[in-house]
Amino acid sequence: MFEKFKIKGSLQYFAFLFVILLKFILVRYLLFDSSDVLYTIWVELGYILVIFSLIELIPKRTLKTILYVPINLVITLFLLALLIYYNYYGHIATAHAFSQIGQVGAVSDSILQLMNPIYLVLFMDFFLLIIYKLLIKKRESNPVAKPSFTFIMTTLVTGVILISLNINIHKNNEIASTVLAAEKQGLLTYEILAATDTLTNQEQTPILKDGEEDELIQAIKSTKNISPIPQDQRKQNGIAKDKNIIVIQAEAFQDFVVNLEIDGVEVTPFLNQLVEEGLYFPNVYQQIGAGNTSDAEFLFNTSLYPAPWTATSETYGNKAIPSLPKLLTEIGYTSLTFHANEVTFWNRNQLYPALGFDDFYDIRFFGVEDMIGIGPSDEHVYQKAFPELKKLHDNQEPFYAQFVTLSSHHPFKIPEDKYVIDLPERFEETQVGDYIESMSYTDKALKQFADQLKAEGMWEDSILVFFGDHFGLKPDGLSEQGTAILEELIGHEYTFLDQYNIPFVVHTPGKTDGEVIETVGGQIDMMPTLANLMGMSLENHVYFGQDLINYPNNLFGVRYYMPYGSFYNDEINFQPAEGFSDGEAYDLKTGEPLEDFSTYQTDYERILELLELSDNYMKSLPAR
Ligand code: GP9
Ligand code: MN
Repeated sequence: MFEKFKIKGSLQYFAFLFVILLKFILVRYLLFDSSDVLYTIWVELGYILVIFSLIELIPKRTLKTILYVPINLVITLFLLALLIYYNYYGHIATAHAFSQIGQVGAVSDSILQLMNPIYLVLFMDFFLLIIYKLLIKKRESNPVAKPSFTFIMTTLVTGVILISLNINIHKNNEIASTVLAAEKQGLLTYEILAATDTLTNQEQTPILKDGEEDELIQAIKSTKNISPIPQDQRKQNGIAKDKNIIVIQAEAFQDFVVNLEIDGVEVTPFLNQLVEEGLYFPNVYQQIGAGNTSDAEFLFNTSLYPAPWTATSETYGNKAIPSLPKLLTEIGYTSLTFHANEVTFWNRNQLYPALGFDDFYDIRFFGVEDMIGIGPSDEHVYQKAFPELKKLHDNQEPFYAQFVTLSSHHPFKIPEDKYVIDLPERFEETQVGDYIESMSYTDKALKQFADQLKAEGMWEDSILVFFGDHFGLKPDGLSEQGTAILEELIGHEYTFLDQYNIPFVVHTPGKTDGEVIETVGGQIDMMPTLANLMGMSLENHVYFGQDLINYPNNLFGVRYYMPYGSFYNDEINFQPAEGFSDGEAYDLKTGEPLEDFSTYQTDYERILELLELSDNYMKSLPAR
């Protein structure tokens, strides 16, 4: 009965063409919510025609038949990767992002969580093919006519014409949102245009000459509308002067967890105590790009914008980057960084020397012990790192230690015997429940570390900074039950503003009266804020953030996780679509979209300028 469905000769050509086109239609529907089949044909069919016509032109029949399946598989995996990547980043991956695929192995649990059963439909034809092969054992020679040479040439030329038209129409039309760009240009034209764009963008700008840095510093200040306050008139200036600096960059830690209680039990009692005694900035947002955690490390240590489309560590790891560790070296500090993964993950083996850390400690130092998810537990890390800090303290050498925690990494599976908080039954089997458990664990491990510092008399000599590297919970990635629980906890709809809002807490020795500083800020503002507390001058230093204690009005950009040119100011978050006028603005207080946001156009233009200044500065830095 399967005889008449045999796929041979020309049938192969049409069957694969049709199947691949269907896959594009499905993927565009899932990515863009678009069911415009004619548009899909216009922007995607050209490539499919060219690929399969080229295969048909191969004279050897067996080679041709062999090629169809792997090429179909490659295209299918490409489409699947786009979907998974989009689920995490909300961005359409480019060839550059795919070149980071090496990072995927270490986070395979997370990848599984980003899969949606509907993606299996993409592999349906392979299942059918296998069944067909199993059931039809005997192959018949060649009953079906092949498409003629003229036919193949016609489809090939049609494909080439479609592609060239498409590329020509879209190549000079800049679209801020990559999702919109990929929808309009077509997935493969988007890839081609992104690749050519990155190539032209890699052109080096000349290294800054003497005096030009001053001009750049002035340009940043005037674009940001900042009139500098003399150091001796700044609030809290130098209150932590000469202290050791301990920075905890907490994995996937979001701000809503701070002071959160579940049935009267605090989720993070230790962090809440730090907030109670120290400085708490509740309106701070993530600004990372493709390099996730490593971009947060870069932002914290430089107050510069991460690379627009790639992990900063990958693109700028070969540069000598002005940074906090380097400023601290000038005043006699030793700078160390502790992260229990392989140092090569996110190219950190390049990033750390580029930032001027004196030493880094990775999995080789910590060992494969007491594992949680992709690395040794935070408790183990703090315990193992402590003697290194104690040595410096005993030698009276001031130090800066940055810890990049790992136990609360997506998918937030803490072993049950390490659970800190006893969650009510309704949290069971929800990602929100797992997330709360891992935040609780992060807090407990940090408390143990702080107790050790206190016991050895080091707490009073140290300023402690705590912040989240980026979000953990995506609003559209939660189950209905999870969303309901979360909204009950935070008391309002869980939106992207909650998602990207990360805690920033600074505990300075001797200060016990907590202060909440409402200034809206980003990760780019952390270094200048810390510099003020340390009494360090940034006068001749190029940086794009601002001290959140002394400068209450702000403007900072976000890209990659949002369309290029998105920004926050004191009132709103703005995200362009094709450009400004079709973009969207959200009130930071209410989360509601604004109908008229035309008054913010100058902020959009200012942010584009700042991004350009930062990118040019990064490109102009000398190799190290
Ligand atoms: C591990 C960590 C990976 O080193 O950086 O997680 P991510 O960067 O994706 O958050
Ligand atoms: Mn991270």
